[in-house]
Amino acid sequence: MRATAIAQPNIAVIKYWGKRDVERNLPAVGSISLTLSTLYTEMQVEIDTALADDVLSVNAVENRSLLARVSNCINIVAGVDRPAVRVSSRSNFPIAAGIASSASAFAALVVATDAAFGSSISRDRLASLAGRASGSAARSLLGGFVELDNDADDIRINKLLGAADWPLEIMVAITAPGPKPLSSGDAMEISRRTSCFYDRWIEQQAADLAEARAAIRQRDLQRLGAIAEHNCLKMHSVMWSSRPPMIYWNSATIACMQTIRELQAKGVEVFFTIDAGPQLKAICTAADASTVRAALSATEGVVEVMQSGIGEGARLVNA
Ligand code: 2P0
Repeated sequence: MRATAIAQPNIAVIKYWGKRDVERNLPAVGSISLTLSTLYTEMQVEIDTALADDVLSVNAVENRSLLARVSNCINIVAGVDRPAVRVSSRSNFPIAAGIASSASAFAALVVATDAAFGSSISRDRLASLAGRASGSAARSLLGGFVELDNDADDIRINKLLGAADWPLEIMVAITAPGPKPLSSGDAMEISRRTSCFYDRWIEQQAADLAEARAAIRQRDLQRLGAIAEHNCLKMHSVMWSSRPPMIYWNSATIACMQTIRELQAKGVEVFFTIDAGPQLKAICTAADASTVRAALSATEGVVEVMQSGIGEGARLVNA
């Protein structure tokens, strides 16, 4: 009647931006991500027949604004005709700030809900259900390097490499920890409707995915970095060219990009990516991790640098 699951956020190296079906939350493009190891969301779901409605707490504080989205996701897994639940979520990193907190939250939620209700749903199916709540959440069902493919009227997740197969390090340079003003879902729809670059973005994604897949198979960081930076900057060009324009960066984000360019010029094996928020994520070899961390920490406007390796997919912690 009670289950707790843990899931790690993921960072996309080939991005998801845009939906082909808003109702079912299906992405317009495939994506490739790395699941992190040290950042996490722990989610407990407890069936409580004494409750009239679901109750949600986030980091020990009751939260009503996210409750409808959480209850919907539980309905998708357990059905609408179910007893109410008490849901407690705890994350060790800032939420709704472009660090993929919805990915780890909804990945953990589907796994905990499945266990609490004894539904025994397959991992592929759980990924598809998590994706209806948050597109990026499907990728956190698996660890390592994960590709999300569009498949007829559904999605499919596929592990390209395991967490231990290519032990890279990820630095998250926090430049502003506050919540973002607009949800990614709403922002994507604005891009689809208004950006003059949106169709080209969609058209080119298959080629970017193929290039990244090949780079990951060869464990070629420079090759992966070149396509990942291109894909990231292209996604931000779509955001910038939307009406109204969506500019997630601040001056520290740009200073961090400059830091990465300087490191690359010195031969450090590192590349950057930036999501729908002002934080910069740097991906580097384990050998270069301390150099990259020190350089980002010393960059003007960086509040904190979080470090992570590559981790495992969502799992139960009390099974
Ligand atoms: C990604 N992002 O691939 C891209 C890059 C942000 C920028 O997936 O509407 O919170 O819930 O499906 O998953 C963030 O979007 O969006 C995201 P919904 P989600 O990581």
